[in-house]
Amino acid sequence: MRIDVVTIFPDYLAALDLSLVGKARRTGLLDLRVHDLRDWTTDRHRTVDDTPFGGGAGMVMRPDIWGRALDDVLGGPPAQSRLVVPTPSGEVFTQRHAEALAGEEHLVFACGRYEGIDARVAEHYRAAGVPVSELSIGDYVLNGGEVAALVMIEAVARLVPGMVGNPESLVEESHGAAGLLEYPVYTKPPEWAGLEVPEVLLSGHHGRVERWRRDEAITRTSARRPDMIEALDPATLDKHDLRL
Ligand code: 6GU
Repeated sequence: MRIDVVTIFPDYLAALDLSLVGKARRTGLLDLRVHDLRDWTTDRHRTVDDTPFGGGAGMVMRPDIWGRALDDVLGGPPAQSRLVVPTPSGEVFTQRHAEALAGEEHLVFACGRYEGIDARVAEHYRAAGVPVSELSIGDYVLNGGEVAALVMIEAVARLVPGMVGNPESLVEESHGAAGLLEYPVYTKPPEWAGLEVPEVLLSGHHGRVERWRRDEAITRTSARRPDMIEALDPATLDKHDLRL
Protein backbone atom coordinates (compact mmCIF):
# COMPACT_ATOMS: atom_id res chain seq x y z
CA MET A 1 0.00 0.00 0.00
CA ARG A 2 1.13 3.55 -0.75
CA ILE A 3 0.32 6.53 1.51
CA ASP A 4 1.34 10.15 0.90
CA VAL A 5 0.84 12.93 3.43
CA VAL A 6 0.99 16.62 2.49
CA THR A 7 1.40 19.04 5.42
CA ILE A 8 3.15 22.27 6.44
CA PHE A 9 4.49 20.34 9.48
CA PRO A 10 6.19 17.17 8.15
CA ASP A 11 7.85 16.65 11.57
CA TYR A 12 4.45 15.89 13.09
CA LEU A 13 4.46 12.64 11.10
CA ALA A 14 7.85 11.50 12.49
CA ALA A 15 6.02 9.04 14.77
CA LEU A 16 5.29 6.96 11.66
CA ASP A 17 8.94 5.80 11.77
CA LEU A 18 8.14 3.93 14.99
CA SER A 19 6.50 0.69 16.05
CA LEU A 20 4.45 -1.41 13.65
CA VAL A 21 4.01 1.27 10.98
CA GLY A 22 7.76 1.99 11.00
CA LYS A 23 8.51 -1.72 10.62
CA ALA A 24 6.03 -2.04 7.75
CA ARG A 25 7.80 0.85 6.00
CA ARG A 26 11.24 -0.69 6.49
CA THR A 27 10.10 -4.09 5.15
CA GLY A 28 8.48 -2.43 2.12
CA LEU A 29 4.92 -3.48 3.01
CA LEU A 30 3.99 0.20 3.34
CA ASP A 31 5.37 2.94 1.07
CA LEU A 32 4.70 6.07 3.15
CA ARG A 33 6.00 9.49 2.11
CA VAL A 34 5.54 12.85 3.82
CA HIS A 35 5.68 16.08 1.77
CA ASP A 36 6.03 19.72 2.79
CA LEU A 37 3.21 21.77 1.22
CA ARG A 38 5.54 24.79 1.12
CA ASP A 39 7.58 23.00 -1.59
CA TRP A 40 4.72 23.98 -3.95
CA THR A 41 4.72 27.69 -3.04
CA THR A 42 6.25 30.21 -5.45
CA ASP A 43 6.69 33.37 -3.36
CA ARG A 44 9.67 34.38 -1.23
CA HIS A 45 7.73 33.91 2.02
CA ARG A 46 6.39 30.48 1.00
CA THR A 47 2.82 31.60 1.81
CA VAL A 48 0.12 28.91 1.98
CA ASP A 49 -2.86 30.86 3.40
CA ASP A 50 -4.89 34.06 3.02
CA THR A 51 -7.87 35.85 4.61
CA PRO A 52 -11.35 34.34 4.17
CA PHE A 53 -13.75 35.81 1.59
CA GLY A 54 -16.87 36.97 3.44
CA GLY A 55 -14.81 37.95 6.46
CA GLY A 56 -14.32 36.21 9.78
CA ALA A 57 -11.49 35.12 12.00
CA GLY A 58 -8.49 33.11 10.96
CA MET A 59 -6.88 32.20 7.67
CA VAL A 60 -7.82 29.78 4.88
CA MET A 61 -5.36 27.64 2.92
CA ARG A 62 -5.08 28.67 -0.74
CA PRO A 63 -6.48 26.30 -3.38
CA ASP A 64 -3.78 27.04 -5.98
CA ILE A 65 -0.96 25.79 -3.74
CA TRP A 66 -2.95 22.68 -2.74
CA GLY A 67 -3.87 22.08 -6.39
CA ARG A 68 -0.24 22.00 -7.53
CA ALA A 69 0.75 19.76 -4.61
CA LEU A 70 -2.12 17.30 -5.05
CA ASP A 71 -1.77 17.11 -8.86
CA ASP A 72 1.83 15.98 -8.29
CA VAL A 73 1.18 13.62 -5.38
CA LEU A 74 -2.03 12.03 -6.68
CA GLY A 75 -0.27 11.25 -9.95
CA GLY A 76 -1.90 10.53 -13.30
CA PRO A 77 -4.99 8.39 -14.02
CA PRO A 78 -3.30 4.92 -14.02
CA ALA A 79 -2.98 4.74 -10.23
CA GLN A 80 -6.39 4.92 -8.54
CA SER A 81 -5.82 7.19 -5.59
CA ARG A 82 -8.17 8.35 -2.82
CA LEU A 83 -7.83 11.81 -1.35
CA VAL A 84 -8.41 11.91 2.43
CA VAL A 85 -8.98 15.32 3.99
CA PRO A 86 -8.94 15.32 7.81
CA THR A 87 -11.41 17.98 8.97
CA PRO A 88 -13.58 18.47 12.06
CA SER A 89 -16.51 19.01 9.67
CA GLY A 90 -16.13 15.57 8.08
CA GLU A 91 -17.95 12.29 8.70
CA VAL A 92 -16.76 10.69 11.94
CA PHE A 93 -14.00 8.15 11.19
CA THR A 94 -14.86 4.65 12.43
CA GLN A 95 -13.43 1.13 12.18
CA ARG A 96 -15.66 0.73 9.08
CA HIS A 97 -13.83 3.62 7.38
CA ALA A 98 -10.49 2.09 8.43
CA GLU A 99 -11.48 -1.25 6.85
CA ALA A 100 -12.54 0.42 3.60
CA LEU A 101 -9.38 2.58 3.40
CA ALA A 102 -7.19 -0.48 4.07
CA GLY A 103 -8.47 -1.93 0.78
CA GLU A 104 -7.27 1.05 -1.27
CA GLU A 105 -4.06 1.02 -3.30
CA HIS A 106 -3.07 4.64 -2.70
CA LEU A 107 -4.19 7.18 -0.07
CA VAL A 108 -3.22 10.86 -0.12
CA PHE A 109 -3.80 12.78 3.13
CA ALA A 110 -4.17 16.56 2.74
CA CYS A 111 -3.58 18.05 6.20
CA GLY A 112 -5.04 21.52 6.63
CA ARG A 113 -4.17 24.08 9.30
CA TYR A 114 -5.80 27.37 10.29
CA GLU A 115 -9.53 27.49 9.44
CA GLY A 116 -9.11 24.80 6.79
CA ILE A 117 -8.55 24.40 3.06
CA ASP A 118 -10.49 26.41 0.43
CA ALA A 119 -13.62 24.30 -0.26
CA ARG A 120 -12.93 24.26 -4.01
CA VAL A 121 -10.05 21.81 -3.51
CA ALA A 122 -12.29 18.87 -2.47
CA GLU A 123 -14.89 19.95 -5.06
CA HIS A 124 -12.31 20.07 -7.87
CA TYR A 125 -10.89 16.59 -7.24
CA ARG A 126 -14.37 15.05 -6.84
CA ALA A 127 -15.38 16.60 -10.16
CA ALA A 128 -12.20 15.16 -11.71
CA GLY A 129 -13.26 11.65 -10.57
CA VAL A 130 -10.89 11.33 -7.62
CA PRO A 131 -12.68 9.72 -4.65
CA VAL A 132 -12.51 12.15 -1.72
CA SER A 133 -13.14 11.35 1.98
CA GLU A 134 -13.51 14.28 4.38
CA LEU A 135 -13.14 12.69 7.81
CA SER A 136 -13.13 13.86 11.45
CA ILE A 137 -11.68 11.79 14.30
CA GLY A 138 -14.26 12.98 16.84
CA ASP A 139 -16.23 15.84 18.30
CA TYR A 140 -13.45 18.13 19.50
CA VAL A 141 -11.19 20.63 17.75
CA LEU A 142 -7.51 20.11 16.92
CA ASN A 143 -5.19 22.76 15.50
CA GLY A 144 -4.74 20.87 12.25
CA GLY A 145 -5.19 17.60 10.40
CA GLU A 146 -1.78 16.12 11.20
CA VAL A 147 -2.68 14.31 14.44
CA ALA A 148 -5.93 13.12 12.85
CA ALA A 149 -3.94 11.76 9.88
CA LEU A 150 -1.65 9.91 12.32
CA VAL A 151 -4.68 8.34 13.97
CA MET A 152 -6.25 7.27 10.69
CA ILE A 153 -2.98 5.96 9.20
CA GLU A 154 -2.34 3.78 12.26
CA ALA A 155 -5.91 2.43 12.23
CA VAL A 156 -5.65 1.65 8.50
CA ALA A 157 -2.07 0.30 8.44
CA ARG A 158 -2.72 -2.37 11.07
CA LEU A 159 -5.46 -3.83 8.84
CA VAL A 160 -3.21 -4.25 5.80
CA PRO A 161 -2.50 -8.00 5.40
CA GLY A 162 0.92 -8.89 6.84
CA MET A 163 1.18 -5.76 8.99
CA VAL A 164 0.08 -7.26 12.32
CA GLY A 165 2.21 -10.25 13.38
CA ASN A 166 -0.73 -12.28 14.68
CA PRO A 167 -3.86 -11.75 12.52
CA GLU A 168 -5.94 -13.38 15.30
CA SER A 169 -5.36 -10.27 17.42
CA LEU A 170 -7.48 -8.43 14.83
CA VAL A 171 -10.43 -10.79 15.29
CA GLU A 172 -11.71 -10.10 18.81
CA GLU A 173 -11.41 -6.41 19.43
CA SER A 174 -13.47 -3.41 20.38
CA HIS A 175 -15.43 -2.04 17.41
CA GLY A 176 -15.19 -5.37 15.64
CA ALA A 177 -18.05 -7.44 14.25
CA ALA A 178 -19.60 -8.18 17.67
CA GLY A 179 -20.57 -4.50 18.03
CA LEU A 180 -19.36 -4.53 21.66
CA LEU A 181 -16.42 -3.05 23.51
CA GLU A 182 -13.64 -5.47 24.44
CA TYR A 183 -13.83 -7.39 27.75
CA PRO A 184 -11.22 -6.61 30.48
CA VAL A 185 -7.92 -8.50 30.25
CA TYR A 186 -5.47 -9.76 32.90
CA THR A 187 -2.01 -11.30 33.10
CA LYS A 188 0.45 -12.40 35.79
CA PRO A 189 0.78 -12.03 38.71
CA PRO A 190 -2.57 -13.53 39.76
CA GLU A 191 -2.70 -11.19 42.76
CA TRP A 192 -1.45 -7.57 42.65
CA ALA A 193 -2.08 -4.64 45.01
CA GLY A 194 -4.59 -6.79 46.85
CA LEU A 195 -6.55 -7.36 43.64
CA GLU A 196 -7.18 -10.85 42.29
CA VAL A 197 -7.65 -11.94 38.70
CA PRO A 198 -11.27 -13.14 38.29
CA GLU A 199 -11.35 -16.81 39.32
CA VAL A 200 -13.08 -17.97 36.15
CA LEU A 201 -10.03 -16.97 34.06
CA LEU A 202 -7.85 -19.37 36.10
CA SER A 203 -10.38 -22.20 35.86
CA GLY A 204 -9.22 -23.57 32.52
CA HIS A 205 -12.91 -23.98 31.62
CA HIS A 206 -13.05 -22.53 28.09
CA GLY A 207 -16.86 -22.39 27.94
CA ARG A 208 -17.15 -20.49 31.24
CA VAL A 209 -14.37 -18.10 30.18
CA GLU A 210 -16.14 -17.29 26.91
CA ARG A 211 -19.47 -16.73 28.72
CA TRP A 212 -17.80 -14.46 31.32
CA ARG A 213 -16.01 -12.41 28.65
CA ARG A 214 -19.20 -11.85 26.69
CA ASP A 215 -21.11 -10.80 29.85
CA GLU A 216 -18.30 -8.38 30.77
CA ALA A 217 -18.27 -6.93 27.24
CA ILE A 218 -22.04 -6.34 27.42
CA THR A 219 -21.88 -4.81 30.94
CA ARG A 220 -19.03 -2.51 29.93
CA THR A 221 -20.67 -1.48 26.65
CA SER A 222 -23.98 -0.73 28.42
CA ALA A 223 -22.19 1.53 30.94
CA ARG A 224 -19.84 3.32 28.56
CA ARG A 225 -21.48 3.21 25.15
CA PRO A 226 -25.27 2.81 25.43
CA ASP A 227 -25.47 3.97 21.78
CA MET A 228 -23.67 0.76 20.75
CA ILE A 229 -26.19 -1.38 22.69
CA GLU A 230 -29.04 0.41 20.86
CA ALA A 231 -27.37 -0.31 17.52
CA LEU A 232 -26.89 -4.07 18.20
CA ASP A 233 -28.56 -6.44 15.79
CA PRO A 234 -30.86 -8.54 18.04
CA ALA A 235 -29.97 -11.57 15.88
CA THR A 236 -26.39 -11.42 17.25
CA LEU A 237 -27.62 -11.84 20.87
CA ASP A 238 -27.70 -15.30 22.39
CA LYS A 239 -30.27 -16.56 24.90
CA HIS A 240 -27.87 -16.16 27.85
CA ASP A 241 -27.00 -12.53 27.18
CA LEU A 242 -27.72 -10.28 30.16
CA ARG A 243 -30.71 -8.06 29.51
CA LEU A 244 -29.66 -4.71 30.99
CL1 6GU B 1 -9.66 15.65 11.21
N1 6GU B 1 -9.03 18.04 12.15
C1 6GU B 1 -9.08 19.00 13.10
N2 6GU B 1 -8.43 20.14 12.89
N3 6GU B 1 -9.75 18.87 14.23
C2 6GU B 1 -10.37 17.70 14.42
C3 6GU B 1 -10.37 16.67 13.49
C4 6GU B 1 -9.67 16.87 12.34
N4 6GU B 1 -11.10 15.65 13.96
C5 6GU B 1 -11.55 16.05 15.14
N5 6GU B 1 -11.12 17.29 15.43
